[in-house]
Amino acid sequence: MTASLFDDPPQSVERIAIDDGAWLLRGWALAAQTQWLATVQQVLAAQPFRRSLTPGGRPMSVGMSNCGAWGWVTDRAGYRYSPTNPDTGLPWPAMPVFLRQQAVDAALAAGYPGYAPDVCLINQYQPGARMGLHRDADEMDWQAPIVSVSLGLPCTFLWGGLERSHPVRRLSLLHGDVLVWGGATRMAYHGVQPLKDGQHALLGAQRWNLTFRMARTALAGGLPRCKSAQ
Ligand code: MD3
Ligand code: FE
Repeated sequence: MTASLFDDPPQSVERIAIDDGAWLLRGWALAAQTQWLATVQQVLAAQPFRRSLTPGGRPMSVGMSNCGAWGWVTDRAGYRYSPTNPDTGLPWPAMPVFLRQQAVDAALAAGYPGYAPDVCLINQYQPGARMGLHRDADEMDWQAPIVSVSLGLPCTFLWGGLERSHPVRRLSLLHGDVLVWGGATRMAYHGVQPLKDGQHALLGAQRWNLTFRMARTALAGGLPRCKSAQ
């Protein structure tokens, strides 16, 4: 049942290098889409989407849930990883084994062994929801990739450079697409354009994005990809 570490992904999945260390696994989550949706629904039953405030006090247009030992939260106190839901003081639901294993497999398919995510942030976009250009820099180990999974309505993903002023490219992300961001691109600026109206056959008028992160866990063996010569 467990695939060998160096098995190739299924033939039907296109593996596209989109930048230095960043891979698009087009449609990678489609094969098990029913299990993806059922498992996310399970997490959402335990931890529904929350509509948080930015540190500046503005409501985010994106709804957010988390599972795993840590969760990404924002409120007037700032952006941070928290072991508990700040509204209830309760821990986040555990990360389902299926989600964790899929993230580990996707990281491996992109050339990143030893992935050990301790956070799965689940973002909900309804029509009009967007995410401004930002970097994900609250994690402990910037060598560890971020694995992102898109479900439901398509979006236009904005992907810039290592400086906010660098030119921004546009990429359509579709239901089932998986992106693995590692290497130099791990710290790239990125965002999501306002979601267009639409109906997805399985999710209706919404897009879900899951991001797996190593927030408070470091890759075993130090810095295998970037400092191997030391
Ligand atoms: C590129 N989410 O939650 S996922 C986020 O679609 C976030 O909900 C977007 O950005 C979404 O922080 C984009 C793709 C993604 C995630 C993390 C990255 C791209 C990234 C980190 C570095 C570079
Ligand atoms: Fe991000």
